[in-house]
Amino acid sequence: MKHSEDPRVAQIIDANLDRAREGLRVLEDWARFGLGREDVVKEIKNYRQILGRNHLKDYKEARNYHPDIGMGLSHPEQLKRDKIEDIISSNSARVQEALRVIEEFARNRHSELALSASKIRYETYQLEILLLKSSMREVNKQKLIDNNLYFITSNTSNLIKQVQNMLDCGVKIIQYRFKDSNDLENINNAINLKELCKKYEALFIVNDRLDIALASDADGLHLGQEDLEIEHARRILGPSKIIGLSAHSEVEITKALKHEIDYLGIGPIFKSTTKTGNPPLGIEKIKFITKEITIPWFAIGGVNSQNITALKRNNINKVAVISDLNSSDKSKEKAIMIIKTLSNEN
Ligand code: TZP
Ligand code: MG
Repeated sequence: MKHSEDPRVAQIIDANLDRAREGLRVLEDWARFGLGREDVVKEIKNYRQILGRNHLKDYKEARNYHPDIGMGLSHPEQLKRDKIEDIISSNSARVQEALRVIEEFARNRHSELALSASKIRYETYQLEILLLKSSMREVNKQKLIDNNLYFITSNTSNLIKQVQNMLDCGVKIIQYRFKDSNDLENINNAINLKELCKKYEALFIVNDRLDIALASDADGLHLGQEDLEIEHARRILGPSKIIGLSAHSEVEITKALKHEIDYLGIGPIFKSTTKTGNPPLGIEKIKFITKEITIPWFAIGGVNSQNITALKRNNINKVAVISDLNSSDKSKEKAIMIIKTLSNEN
């Protein structure tokens, strides 16, 4: 029997077109509902349509030529997929494998389909990376939503120990801020801190320095008004990283929200001994200028375990702290107290 007439080949093509289209649909729905990425949705939809157009009657008619002995079989690994990344990877693999099978069996029978399958397969390798990276950022953005205390390091000799203390207290957002120019040491510290934060599933964000954020594979970068522009940072960092920005006024907040940022640091709310340049905004002003913000924002500047209750009372639920958690031997107790005060149960 000629290859082009063999119903067994038609059955294989039919099964794999179904597989590829189903896998693509899973990826498309995540791009649509999980990431809100219209460009990616369009791309995947286009692939599904190309495959659908080539899903000929002959193939569908061969669907039950041999009873499918694999039907209903599931692998124990399938039950373990509870992370979005696992779902993306396994469905990308499903699509890639199915397309490879189609390429092999359709080559002498339906060359247009074989060619399309080959092109789409190559595209899905890139698609998988893009989806995984965008999803990583989504997971990290959720940590900014779920956690209220943002710890920022200061120049201290026991940097690693201090961060470890904060992580032990349940702090899940750590920023490495350094004003020293010894880059060899800064990069080394960043790499070590990233490792440490990873163990605790905490976010690790580098202040100011995009190069050190990249070198340490930090989860994100924090920029000030005078630092690198958001667009440039986003282009270099790609879609997977968090970018945060400092803002000190309503004008700066409005401008910031036009860019692709993931959170804001707003202050100084109180007088800060760490950064003295801008006058304190005070609770009322902060409440007023943050009304329209829909992304997570953290009040910063002079926040401590004593004024935290007043902030909570005023519905300011997220704070970033430097000196109060770096300069005292009670920093662990203070961090625990701040987290507890800001928690919803309180
Ligand atoms: N941006 C506005 S105030 C400030 C920064 C980085 C410093 C906050 O430090 P502290 O010690 O918590 O007042
Ligand atoms: Mg800066």
